[in-house]
Amino acid sequence: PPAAAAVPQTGADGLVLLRRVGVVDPGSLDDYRTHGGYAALRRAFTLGPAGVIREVTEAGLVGRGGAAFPTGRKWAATAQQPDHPHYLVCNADESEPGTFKDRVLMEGDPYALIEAMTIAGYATGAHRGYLYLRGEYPRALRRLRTAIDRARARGFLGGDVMGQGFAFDIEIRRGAGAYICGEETAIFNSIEGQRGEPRSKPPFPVEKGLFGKPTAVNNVETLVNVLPILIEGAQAYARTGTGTSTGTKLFCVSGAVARPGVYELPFGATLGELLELAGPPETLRAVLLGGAAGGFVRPDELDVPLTFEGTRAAGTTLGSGVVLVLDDSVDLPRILLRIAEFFRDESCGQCVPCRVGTVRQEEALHRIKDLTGAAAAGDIALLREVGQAMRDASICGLGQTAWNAVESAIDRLGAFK
Ligand code: L3W
Ligand code: SF4
Repeated sequence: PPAAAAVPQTGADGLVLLRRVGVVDPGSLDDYRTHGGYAALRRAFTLGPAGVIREVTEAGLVGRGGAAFPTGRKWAATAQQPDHPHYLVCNADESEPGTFKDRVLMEGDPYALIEAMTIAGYATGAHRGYLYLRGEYPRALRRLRTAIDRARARGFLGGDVMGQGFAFDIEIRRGAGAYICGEETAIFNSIEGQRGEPRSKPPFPVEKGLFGKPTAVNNVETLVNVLPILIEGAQAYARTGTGTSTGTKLFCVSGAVARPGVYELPFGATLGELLELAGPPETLRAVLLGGAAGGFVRPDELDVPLTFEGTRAAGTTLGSGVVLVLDDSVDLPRILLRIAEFFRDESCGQCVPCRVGTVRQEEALHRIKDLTGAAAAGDIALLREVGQAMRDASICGLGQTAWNAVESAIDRLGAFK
């Protein structure tokens, strides 16, 4: 392969994570190597596990699944656990409504994820990686299976990766359509053959994860970022983006735009700039940022910077990169009801605030909808009370965020008036 320093990490149009998508043959390991593949793993072996973690930490990489936890800290905490074996889990369950970025990476550049998982395993002391793939992604499954088989046949996976004496292999496990199985501890239960129900945290997965052993669990996009970090170096990587949101981000733009799709932009671009690329509607009503667990942005707020800190300050979240654009023709109460139905349907039912709260929320929204969008006396107060109880007392992120979009629509868009 080409020397690491000579590998351009930024492709046409400033793309970093997507630079090989649509350019390489996703079935060809040779094509992947011609386009810089496996230069990052080679660099990882020269840095050693602690050196890899140092680079990832200094780059400021944080999780791209929605919660933005520092990846270097997660890897360091896993690596230092005395209990063995350690495991790596890639969360490729991508089930957040409106999220389809990991699919594009896995279908278009499958070896990148395989290489990044190998680096993560090396850094955290794991010799086995599980790739937990959304069940409804058959093309990604085929391409990843082919890539894993070919990488293994050529010594990039297996007992002696690249002749460096490091053993690592990857097993794909498929989800079966349950949104909750994207929650990190529900993934563990699912892989172990149990019901896909979240576990209480702490203990965090870094200490007790898959099979009760130390586990690093990362989203697909998070892992793929490790490749440019190792090749460019942490400092060069961190020059893109802002001080606290470094690098680039994939955004999933859908709804009332002319060109829906996955867009890669440096952190710090504004929502308005992203909409211009996608072709905004003539009569913008609102943008749902961060998905069903996120919040609404009004047309007068399009200068919000697309960073973790910027969206938080604006009362919403980047989440997993959902940008759902609504024009004036939308029936907002209907959309909120649809979100509430989704959470009620996908609640695993394990804890009372979420199991009951998501039902009560949907009932209240039904009443409002039946009254053609105006709130009946007491229903807004009930929604707030139920929403707060879900936020405070639910075990996992599903229940904790199930009221976010409804609250945001009431407070920021003046819904139900
Ligand atoms: C060690 C500690 N590790 C936290 C780890 C934790 C996890 C990560 C984040 O996700 C998000 C939400 C939505 N020592 C630790 C520690 N960790 N403290 O850091 O943890 P947490 O609990 O903040 O978040 P989470 O429950 O993992 C909730 C987003 O998920 N979401 C949507 C998901 C859908 C997708 C998709 O389809 N691709 O991502 C729904 O709620 O944005 O922020 O690894 O173990 N002291
Ligand atoms: Fe299950 Fe909801 Fe409780 Fe999460 S919050 S464990 S989805 S019942």
